[in-house]
Amino acid sequence: MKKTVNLGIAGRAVHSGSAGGMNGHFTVKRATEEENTMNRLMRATGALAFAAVLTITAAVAQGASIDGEVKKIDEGAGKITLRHGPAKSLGMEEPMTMVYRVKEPGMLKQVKVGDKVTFEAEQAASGYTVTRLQKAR
Ligand SMILES: [Cu+2]
Repeated sequence: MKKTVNLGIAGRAVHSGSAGGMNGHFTVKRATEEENTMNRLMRATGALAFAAVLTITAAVAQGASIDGEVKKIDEGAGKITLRHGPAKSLGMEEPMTMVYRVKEPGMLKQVKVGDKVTFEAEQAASGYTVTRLQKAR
């Protein structure tokens, strides 16, 4: 990569120095082709990496959806108690009942005690926080 960049600079220098001379022209053309190839390669590689990241993100987001049941709601504290199955994304291997904070207070108005729900949560500095909460169908 460093080599190709140097070639490109050398090619341009030769071009401006030898106004249309065969050697200069040839050097510029070859350097430009190499640059183009490199750019195509980098674009292709970048696109692939980007696609891979998207795929991984989608997979993680899907795997992070947890089934649970609302046991208690504390709107004043912005907390909800959920009984849920194993949540590997949170490092919880066993079913459990625990208190979560909610990202948005409004989330607590969309469910009531006894509701079966699916949710996503993340481990924040302030504790486990529900980032998405939805009544199960
Ligand atoms: Cu838990």
